[in-house]
Amino acid sequence: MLSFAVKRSRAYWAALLVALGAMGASQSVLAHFLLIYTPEVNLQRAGSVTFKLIFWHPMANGQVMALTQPKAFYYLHKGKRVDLLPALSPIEFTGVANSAPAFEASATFNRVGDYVLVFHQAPFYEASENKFIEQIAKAYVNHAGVPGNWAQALGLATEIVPLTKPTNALAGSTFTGQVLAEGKPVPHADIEVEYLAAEPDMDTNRPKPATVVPPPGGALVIKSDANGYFTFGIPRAGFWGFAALGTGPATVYEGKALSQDAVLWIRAYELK
Ligand SMILES: [Cu+2]
Repeated sequence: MLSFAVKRSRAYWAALLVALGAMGASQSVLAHFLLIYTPEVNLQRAGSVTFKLIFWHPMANGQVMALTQPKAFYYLHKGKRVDLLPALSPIEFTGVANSAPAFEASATFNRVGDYVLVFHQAPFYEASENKFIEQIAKAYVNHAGVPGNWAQALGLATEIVPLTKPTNALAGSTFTGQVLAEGKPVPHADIEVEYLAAEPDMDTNRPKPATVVPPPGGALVIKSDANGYFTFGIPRAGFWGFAALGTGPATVYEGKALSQDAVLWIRAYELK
């Protein structure tokens, strides 16, 4: 009985995703997530790291949305900011439902400690919701296991500040973050959570086979508390994304509603 229920559930989701992909309207069901991806976030040695920048639905391995030239793309290391806009080159990322423009970029990380990547998307018009979405995403790379400034707030329009080290959280443990807008806590924010079900293949710019299917019931959502904090129990190793929705100060763009969102990516490991 149980196995029948699970099978039906998987078939249901597969059918739903196909239908949604055909309609190009998965947006209302599962979150848009701006992804900054590199397969290995804990570097053993100095060298060049390649990132993929993709705007899609990573838990459903669903619809890919077009990424345009961002407002900013850079990394921070020990307070030093290095512009990565010149390193961006356009790619086409092909998901299971469609393909859309995305970017890749390489950066050379020679020093030890934390590298904080920030990608500030230009407003994206989401026709199905008649509104603009502008996500400001952060992701982290650590070199040599040396502690750095991963816990530092960057003073972005909106951001999630990790209180758990984002480069090696543990499956079965928890992740805590704080949602900020211009440095101030955002109480009672909606934070959507997604697992990177199908990691991008760095060579083909396509997703690898998905390792999970989304649970029933739509997006996973956490509310921040009165001081902007939230905690998530991490059920599985891999990459997890958090998106605080509409927490930035900008609410209108070109006469339409704008959702300025803070996105954060973490890497979780199984303790073996
Ligand atoms: Cu969406």
